[in-house]
Amino acid sequence: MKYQGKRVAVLGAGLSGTAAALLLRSEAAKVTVLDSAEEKTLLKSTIENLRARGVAVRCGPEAETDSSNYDFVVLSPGIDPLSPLATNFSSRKIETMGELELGWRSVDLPVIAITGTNGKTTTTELLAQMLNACGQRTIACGNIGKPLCEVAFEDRDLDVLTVEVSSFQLETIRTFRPSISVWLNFAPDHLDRYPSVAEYRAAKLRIFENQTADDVAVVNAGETLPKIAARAVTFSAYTDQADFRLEGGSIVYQNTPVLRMAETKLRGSHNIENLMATLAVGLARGLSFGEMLPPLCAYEPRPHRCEFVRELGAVIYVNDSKATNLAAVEKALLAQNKSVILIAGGKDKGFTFETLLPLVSGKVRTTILIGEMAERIARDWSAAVPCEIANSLADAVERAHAIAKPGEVVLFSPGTSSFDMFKSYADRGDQFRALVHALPK
Ligand code: UMA
Repeated sequence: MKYQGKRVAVLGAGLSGTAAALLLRSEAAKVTVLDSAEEKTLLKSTIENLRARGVAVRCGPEAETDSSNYDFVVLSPGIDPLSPLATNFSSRKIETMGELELGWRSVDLPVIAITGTNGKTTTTELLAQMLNACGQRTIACGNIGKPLCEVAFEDRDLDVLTVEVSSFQLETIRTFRPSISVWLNFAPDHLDRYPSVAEYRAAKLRIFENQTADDVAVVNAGETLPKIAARAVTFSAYTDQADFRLEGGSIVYQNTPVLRMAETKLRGSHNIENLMATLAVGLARGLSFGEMLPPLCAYEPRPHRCEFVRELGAVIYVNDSKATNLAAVEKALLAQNKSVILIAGGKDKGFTFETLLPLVSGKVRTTILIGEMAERIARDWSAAVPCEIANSLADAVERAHAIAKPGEVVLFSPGTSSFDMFKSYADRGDQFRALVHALPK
């Protein structure tokens, strides 16, 4: 009971804050959850559940000006450490740790941590599915939607944890030390949170910070990374200078072909690299390729990632709502070999869409733009490609349907996050899928 009697403020009443608060309560800490939002806008069942378990909950301005004294503060990943809620405590020198760090301190299992700008969720799922099929009991958790504190609170028989970690979570670690870290790729993102790309990258690089020579780092050979203490295993779909590389449609490990891509249900260079990283982790966990291949070949890609929705009038509709940054749109466009009607746009995350222009002008016949960024993207792209601005996703789908010609693809790959118009990327993708299915034959 290392937190017994400790007074702890947990910032954020979302998934992470709730899991952290319940974990701390199970250790007899005195917990207060503080959230900047008005109580009526938060999930009633969550607040009721917290209060029923002895957690005090304060919301709105009262939370942001709370002057009570606490032994330490736990920060949810979505809360900027520079926000008024967080600085109310950091300015008083009250120790702050992130939810990931709290969860890590409470689990007694080796951790595989996966980061990268794109492909984290797919790789986390691939790994968890493969490890379980090979008899190594694990659970996919972290940024994928199940906070580490929740896993720490549950009583499960597991051998290892497979944790998707975001820059927001890594930003506030102290002792978090994965026995295997995975660095999939890096591209600019989250510039609404970080002042520069360098700061976003620095937060992510903390994944290696506490690793030692006893640990393993599975890293993309195309990345220039600082010196890492862990033993590095490299992979790349683009260079031969890697332990795992691509040759003739197969993944090759140190000159031996181990997996033919055609035998899997995954497509695109990004997925080849996700598979390479998964194989590298399996090898580091002592598995043979013979054991790993059947579950990898059986893996079905998740919805919202270049998901085929429908073929209508010889036009294919693809839902790539998970594309919340430009690197993801780039991958989706590169994977298309037909003329594209692109639906893009969403929340303003602090970057422009200009860098995609060469690829868009080569692959896209018309763009239909939605959300907060629609006009800005139109300004960046309209010299090279026709841009239409739609007033809703339904309007965008109708316009795409009206102009798409047989043999073309309608690709919904927004390139930024969804929170200007939707609850999440999944809600946005679900709405797109429903709108496409509602189109008349
Ligand atoms: N809040 C405040 N003050 C603020 C900002 C927010 O009180 O200044 C409150 C909100 O009112 C809300 C709560 O904080 O009640 C939300 O906290 P949160 O944003 O940390 O959300 P969680 O529900 O805890 O979800 C988080 C991750 N969210 C983010 O990092 C933004 C989820 O990742 C993750 O699945 C979950 O923990 C479990 O680990 C989502 C995500 O978008 C999927 N991640 C980003 C990404 O993948 O790009 C990093």
